[in-house]
Amino acid sequence: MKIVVHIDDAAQWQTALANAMPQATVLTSDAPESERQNADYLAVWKAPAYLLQEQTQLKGIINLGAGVDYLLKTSGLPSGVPIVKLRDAGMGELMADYVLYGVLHFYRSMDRYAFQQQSATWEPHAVPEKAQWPVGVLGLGAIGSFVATHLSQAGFPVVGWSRSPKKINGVRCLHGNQGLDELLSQVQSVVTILPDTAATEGLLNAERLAKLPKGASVINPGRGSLIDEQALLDALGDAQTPGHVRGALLDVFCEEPLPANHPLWQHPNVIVTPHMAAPTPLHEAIDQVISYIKAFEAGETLATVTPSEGY
Ligand code: OXD
Repeated sequence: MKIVVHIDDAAQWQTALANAMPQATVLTSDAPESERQNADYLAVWKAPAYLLQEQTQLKGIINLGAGVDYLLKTSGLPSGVPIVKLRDAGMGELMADYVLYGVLHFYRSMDRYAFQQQSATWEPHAVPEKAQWPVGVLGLGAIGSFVATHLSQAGFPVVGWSRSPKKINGVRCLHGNQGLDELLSQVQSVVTILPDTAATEGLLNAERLAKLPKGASVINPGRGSLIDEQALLDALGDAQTPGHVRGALLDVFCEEPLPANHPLWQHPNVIVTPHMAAPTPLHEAIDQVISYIKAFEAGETLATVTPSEGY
């Protein structure tokens, strides 16, 4: 069996996979083309098109991340080859920490203290009851559910939203357009963890941002396409005229890396992080990759990605 790996630090993944599956030939995409061809499985994150185009007998593609948007947009993706993606695989906890940090940042007024420090202003702000700080989580897949549960366990009332109805202990789950409007009108912080699909593009547009209570914050560790960036900038206002939205913690952008001249870099109420909220943790992910390959080899039915739906 031949497995070709493409990801940053592919050598580490190659070693871990080869150790766990000594019967397999595990190569990285740096191997010569003649050796890379005829792979049974690709285990990839942001694979170059040629790697997909040159394969003729793939049994499966394993996406080494939670979002499959990049893979599905890669030209030459062979049709009909089953695709599986990592589900949580340790990313839920990383994402939950990132989001909790963002919620606490605004809940405990850290944004205000950072401004005050510039003028040596000693002015404590009241800490509201957590019950007065509902958080909305848009997207209740494996990672979104983990994040929603984590926030609820940290004491925040959590409202979750997904396309189809869901049930999660401790989380009030809403769905559909009406559910989205209801959620937005109630939350102090909104977190976007949806996949990048035609249906989610620009979901948080000017109209929906305006539904948030004044002073709410936005946390996006999901995909840049979920938010209309210009609408967010307009809603944030500027240092002189604060807008409807108080601030944002953003990890993902329509264009990555975020161009150096993009106004989000300069905005005083925005924290920009470089798509680092939940890097794929090697050990948990390797266990999942191995279990996928074993299941493919055993002819088991796997929960595969539906390319037409985008996740
Ligand atoms: C992912 C990501 O989809 O890190 O896993 O963006």
